Order: sequence, then C-alpha cells, then structure tokens
Amino acid sequence: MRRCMSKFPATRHKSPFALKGPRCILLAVLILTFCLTGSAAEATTTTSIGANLLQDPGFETSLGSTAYWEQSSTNFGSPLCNDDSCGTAGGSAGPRTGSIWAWFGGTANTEAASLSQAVTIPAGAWTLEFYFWIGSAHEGSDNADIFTACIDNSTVFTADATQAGLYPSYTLVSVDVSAWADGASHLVAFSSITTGQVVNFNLDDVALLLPVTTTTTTPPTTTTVAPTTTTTVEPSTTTTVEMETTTTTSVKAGPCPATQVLGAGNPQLDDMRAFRDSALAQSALGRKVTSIYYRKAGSINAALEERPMLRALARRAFEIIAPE
Ligand SMILES: [Ca+2]
Repeated sequence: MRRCMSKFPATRHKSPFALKGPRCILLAVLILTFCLTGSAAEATTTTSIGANLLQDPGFETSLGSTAYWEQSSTNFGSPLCNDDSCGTAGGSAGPRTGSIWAWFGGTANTEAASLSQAVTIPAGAWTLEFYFWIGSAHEGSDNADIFTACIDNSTVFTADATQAGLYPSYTLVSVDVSAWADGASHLVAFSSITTGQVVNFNLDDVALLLPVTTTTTTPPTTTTVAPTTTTTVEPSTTTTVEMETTTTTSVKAGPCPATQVLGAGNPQLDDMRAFRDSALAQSALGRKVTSIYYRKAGSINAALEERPMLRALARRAFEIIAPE
C-alpha cells in the first residue's frame, strides 16, 4: 500500500487526497472492474449470397433425367454430357465442376438444343449467373452459330461463334433478371443453333441468386486482466522504489472516463491527474493501472454510458479518491 502512497506531494487544491491505502485499492479495483467489462458489442453488416433458386444447378443428377431440367437436341436428344457419353473433343468440351455439363453444338450437322427449368422468382434484385466456355469454333462458323439465355421469351444473353475469344475457358456470366422478380413462375432457358460446322458451346454451374444483407452482432470481448493484481501490493514495501522510465499518459483512446463522470472543468479532475502522476506513477502496479485505464477508455466510457448504476458508482469512487 505504501508503494502506492509514497511521497505523494501536495496539490493546489485544498484537500489533496488524504490518500490512504484503501483508496488506492478502490481505484485499482474500480478501473480493473471497468476493464473486465470488456468492449461494447459491435454490429457488423455483411453481404452474402442467398440460396440458389435453380434445382440441380450443376446438372449432376440430370443426365438421363428431366426431374429438374427439360432437355432437347436435334442430334443427341439432350445437350447434357459426361466424358463417357460424349468425350471431350480433344479438350474443347467438358465439365467445369463434377462430371456433367451441357454441351451445345458439337456437330457439323444442323443442331438445335435447349435446356430449361421453370422457377418462381420472388421480389428482389435477382441475378442469373452461369459459367460459359466456347471451346471450339471451326472455320466457316459465324454469328448465326449462336448460344442464347432467355427468361420466358426474352433474351437476356447471347454469344456467337465469332466471340470465342471472349470465352476461352469457363467464364462467369452475370445477368440482372430483377425485371422478372414478381413472385410468378418463369422459364429459365438456355439454347443454341449451329449449322454447317462444329462449334462447341459449354455451360455449367447455373444459378439464380439474391445478394442478402445481414447484420451480425459481435459479442463483447473480455480482457484477461487477472483481478488478483489488485491484492499483490506489499504493505511493508519502503518508499525508495526504483522508478522505471515509463510514460503513462501517452496512450489515450477517447475522452477520459473521469471527465465523463465528473464533467469537464471539475476541479477534482486536477486532483485525479495529480493522483495519477504522483501516486500511481510511483509503482509498477500504478503505472499498469494507468496504462489500462487509458487504453480501455473507450470501453469504460461505453460501459458508463450504458449503465447508470455503474456511472453512479464511479462518481462515488472518484469522490472518495479526490474529495472536493
Ligand atoms: Ca457440372
């Protein structure tokens, strides 16, 4: 206790502190109690992608099944393929994920193919996304060899054989389809027409997505300052404590909690500062308490703001430490 009290000088106020040991302890306990209350909860807003409205978006269960996707093809019966059923045409066709994908074209014969799924689109900023790759566009192909994405009878995306350079590998395509977000059922369709030469249009991983904004609350963090720190002051310690070259007032996060409690301009604040510089600064414990006090000023102020009872307790404690 004496270490905290030692050589405490007079101040310019009428009642410096008459600081006795219990008051030092009271301040330390009070500050550490505040610090242990931790930071106030924080709200964080994040944007994520909601559920995909389309069923079997990677086609993995639809080869030979029309449970989700209606399929047609002039030459093959369906545009859906796996390596075993279609091959990969020397690496110019294949799945992006899994083993099934939609391969449109793929023959020099006239080929018309389609893939479609009816889906109810609720209100919102929905986006149609899919991965598209033009793996091959043989000589003679032109803009009549075309791949199309539609909602109902409206075209929302097209690409033709002359644009192979834009889709040299699976490339994400994203289309705003909020115009159809009316709570009704709509037909999402992909189709192609190729004539006279091979053009390979590849499609995989389709989705109808809605960005979702959510607000999450981060729980208050707890500072692991050991409460027993306040009980380790040796009563028998002499006043000739070797000082460390430590500055205790350089770290400050927000207004001083004592100012918040007592009010700016209160003469007791000068007593508190004198107590800090002349009493707390005399011991390692006092300097640690001061450091924590300023580092946690924001959290302490938040706790005082939220808890009137704590604020009243703090005011009483400060008045005991620095009576008027
Ligand atoms: Ca797939």
